[in-house]
Amino acid sequence: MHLFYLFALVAQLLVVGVLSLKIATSLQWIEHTPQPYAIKNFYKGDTAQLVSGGVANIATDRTIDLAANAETQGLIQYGSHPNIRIIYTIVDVGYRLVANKASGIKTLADLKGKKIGTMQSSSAAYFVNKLLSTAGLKDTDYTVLSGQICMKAPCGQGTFPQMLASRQIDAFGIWEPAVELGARALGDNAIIFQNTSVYREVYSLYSTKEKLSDPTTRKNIVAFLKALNQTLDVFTNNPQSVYATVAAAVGMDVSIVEAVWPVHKWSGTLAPDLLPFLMEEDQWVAKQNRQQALSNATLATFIDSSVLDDVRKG
Ligand SMILES: *[C@@H]1O[C@H](CO)[C@@H](O)[C@H](O)[C@H]1NC(C)=O
Ligand SMILES: *[C@@H]1O[C@H](CO)[C@@H](O)[C@H](O)[C@H]1NC(C)=O
Ligand SMILES: *[C@H]1O[C@@H](CO)[C@H](O)[C@@H](O)[C@@H]1NC(C)=O
Repeated sequence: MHLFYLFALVAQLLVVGVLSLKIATSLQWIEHTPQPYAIKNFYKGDTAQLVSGGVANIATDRTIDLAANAETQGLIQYGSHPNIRIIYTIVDVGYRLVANKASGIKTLADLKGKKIGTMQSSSAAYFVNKLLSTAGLKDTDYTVLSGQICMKAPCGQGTFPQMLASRQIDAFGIWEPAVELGARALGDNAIIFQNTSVYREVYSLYSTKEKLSDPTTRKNIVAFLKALNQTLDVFTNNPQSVYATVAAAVGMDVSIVEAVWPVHKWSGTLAPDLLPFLMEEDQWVAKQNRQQALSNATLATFIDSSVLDDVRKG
């Protein structure tokens, strides 16, 4: 290759590397799907790319500009990386817990002494703990078992829906669609518990103080939030047009996407109760991670609403 072309190629790669928005996100969940949709249909900034990952990556990889995760992972990372900022909530998900009536479960209190599936150190584990505490149950009152999620029936060995159907567990609580698939596997024996005022997942976007103070990166992030807002408008008001796209993106059946859609509130903002919500959850995160709970002032710094202010300014 002629040296000139080699230089040109390298220069081009550098430019793309600097200007493109790199977003780390878990590519397997329904929650992430507005992001590829926004990039494909509405985003007007410099190129943007999604890579597999999450908020843990933004703490260590300087090439990552944005990350998406539940608030639980955000709090875990913020505890040791105080430069992380939560800037936008994509979706609030009212997690559900499905139980087997054949195990004698009619109320939440009946879960005392039972085996409950969930994913340790995740938003799902916090949800189970919080929901059962409303029935007066402590975590020593039941046994927590780990398992795998399932996106599509038939759910294999070791997945929560299969464990529930084969009585290895009496109930499980996690994000969708595993709960829906578990309920369908049990049929008439399924009973579902949900209380969004007790817990909802706050699946959000994160950046860092450094990235947000870089004018070019910030401009692209603002453009991305605008594109996400347009996307969430479609997801909320014209969901029929996206069920098939979402199903294909995460390997689900279209009918199941439609069934679990109402569990997802496409938010596109930062909720007014976010600070007290995070303060309460951080007490649990601190216990799990053997670190001190963060002070109110420190948690207030975690929330940066100035990017949304820029979106508002147009
Ligand atoms: C949800 O939880 C709140 C707070 O514990 C409680 O007041 C409310 O009755 C619950 N709602 C349902 C439907 O159980
Ligand atoms: C933090 O704020 C909450 C809610 O306003 C309050 O109950 C709590 O006492 C505060 N904690 C500290 C350490 O100031
Ligand atoms: C996205 O933009 C911000 C700023 O203008 C608004 O506050 C949000 O309500 C809006 N979200 C959606 C889903 O449109």
